[in-house]
Amino acid sequence: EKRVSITLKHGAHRLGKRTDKQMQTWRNYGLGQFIHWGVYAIPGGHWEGKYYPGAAEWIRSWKEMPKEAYDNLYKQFNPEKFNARGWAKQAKEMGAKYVIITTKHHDGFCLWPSKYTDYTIAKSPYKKDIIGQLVDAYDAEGIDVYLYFSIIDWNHPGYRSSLKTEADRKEYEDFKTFTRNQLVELLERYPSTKGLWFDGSWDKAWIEQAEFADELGRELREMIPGLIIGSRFRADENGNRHFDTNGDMMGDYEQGWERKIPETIEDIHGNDWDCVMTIPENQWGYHSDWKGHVKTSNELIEMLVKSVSLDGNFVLNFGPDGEGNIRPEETKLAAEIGAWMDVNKEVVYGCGYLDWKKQDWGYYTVNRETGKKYMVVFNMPVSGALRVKVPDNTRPDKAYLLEQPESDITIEEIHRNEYFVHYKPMTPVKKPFVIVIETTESD
Ligand code: JFZ
Repeated sequence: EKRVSITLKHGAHRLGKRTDKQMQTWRNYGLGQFIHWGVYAIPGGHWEGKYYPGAAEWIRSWKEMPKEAYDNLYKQFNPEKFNARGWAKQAKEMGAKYVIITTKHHDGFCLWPSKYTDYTIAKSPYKKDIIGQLVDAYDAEGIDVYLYFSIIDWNHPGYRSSLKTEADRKEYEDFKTFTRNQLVELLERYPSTKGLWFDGSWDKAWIEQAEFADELGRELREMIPGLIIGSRFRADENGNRHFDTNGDMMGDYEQGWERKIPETIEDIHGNDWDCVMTIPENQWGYHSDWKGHVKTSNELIEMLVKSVSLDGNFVLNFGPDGEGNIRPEETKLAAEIGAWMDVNKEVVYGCGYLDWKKQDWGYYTVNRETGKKYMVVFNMPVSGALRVKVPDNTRPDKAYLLEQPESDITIEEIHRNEYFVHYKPMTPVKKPFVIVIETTESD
């Protein structure tokens, strides 16, 4: 294919996927956990008897809540139930291989004792470094830590969403220095960090900082070799975000799959990607009332497997409350996902896209190293016949239940390159299950 491209100073610095060890580790995670925690967990979507229907972590932007009231919440932040090791243990039991933690959301409140602002955990009654405790606890469980960082900072005096005057520009220079200092500080304090998950990078003011952001990214990558940064960090010199003016992705993976999952392999344009997902429709921070549809573990497992089948990672969000408790609904889902993962994790870890035509019963995944192929069944056909279409020169010759390797499932050839895998479950199917399918390839 012919590519016409113009030379960019601050566009993509690489075409195609990263091939190094760290990125391979990232690619093979499959399942991650997101944690949104901050002072917004205290109001939990309510203020003075009034209900805020938006995402709880955005309550400060609501007209009913005075900004000053919000900006003083930290004086009450004293999460005595917070137990970093308990959180990490739960994530491990769920099957998460990595975690993304909000160090600072749009409100600017820092969960680590930053020396560049007073608006931090150190000035709360709780005082202790939350990020440090979480990094240690997750590291101890062997779960890789990624730090979420919002460029938007409603607390910093130099922060602007757009730069209209010379005075704005001058103030914003302070804000840029502050942003750089905080990021360097985070990587210095938490050197086991594997990557940064940027957010709040859509302001016009930030988009205009292509050179600064590019330089900053370079500096951060030098601090931790192999550091992983997604596409939601910087814009190119023409203001294009995620994908530069030539259409090439900037960063190590596409960060645009927010509460949505690609439908087909074409949708991902050959890039690595992650999907970050909320349990209710759109709540990241703690909201005491989850209105509307709340996803079930079967739905979440389907999203996870679908993500893996399309070469992505699935990251499930948790929003602990103001006291440091993980809410019971989240605990229950984590346990249900964990129980499923206990039996079926090998269809997730180290797996990706299999180049066979997708069928209505579910998803294929394949282990990238061993080539072991899986059919993950979510919709059992009433006929008991699971259709499988294979590429030329591929012959499926054995199928069995992952849970029951001695089960021998009949494969019937029905057309050229087309088969039925016959399976009659003995009991009603209540959980997605896995059939391993073995093939012989000839040329
Ligand atoms: C942002 C935040 O505003 C939100 O509070 C949460 O932290 C989430 C993970 O990120 O929200 C977004 C960002 C990007 C999109 C949608 C919501 N997007 O690209 O569609």
